[in-house]
Amino acid sequence: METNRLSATLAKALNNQMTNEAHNAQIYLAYASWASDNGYDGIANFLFRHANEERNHMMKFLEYILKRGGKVVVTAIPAPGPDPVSVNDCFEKVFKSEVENTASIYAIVEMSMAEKDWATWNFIQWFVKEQTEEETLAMDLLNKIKVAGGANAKDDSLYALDRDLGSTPDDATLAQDVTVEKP
Ligand code: OFO
Repeated sequence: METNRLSATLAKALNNQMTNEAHNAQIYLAYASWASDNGYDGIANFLFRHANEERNHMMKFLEYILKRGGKVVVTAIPAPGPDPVSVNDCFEKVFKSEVENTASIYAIVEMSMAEKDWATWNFIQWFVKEQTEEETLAMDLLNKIKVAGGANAKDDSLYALDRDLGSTPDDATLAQDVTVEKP
């Protein structure tokens, strides 16, 4: 009896996204190692924690494909690319990769709508919200670096930023969570 409820197109897109999430984890791992190597242990800690989040995202896709009776295809993970050249470059790269990831999540939203696959549409909404959070977090960090001097940030500002990032929460506050009482 056929138990697969995913179209070939969606199964392919979900498997690709599973690999994208693994790729994102490799990017965060590589940048975290670069940060640690350069003495930014707070930034490294933040990025290592984020690498774990991306592995969890990968697992969500894997589990979803299995639960819909689809075939999981585990492939090689592309290399993370060159190391950042500065803290500013590191967070510009993080922001860019999150925005690119959002585009591939939106593509799955569109496919699931076109196919009227409401289970997949419902599943992928978690990632739509997650990406809004991750883009917000990356943008907040970029703004902090801008205040510290951007590409020309001095050692003392980078020291303070590094110390703060060690304890920065992993989740950003979204516009939809803000109220008049809690701006
Ligand atoms: Fe940061 O991206 Fe996963 O989804």
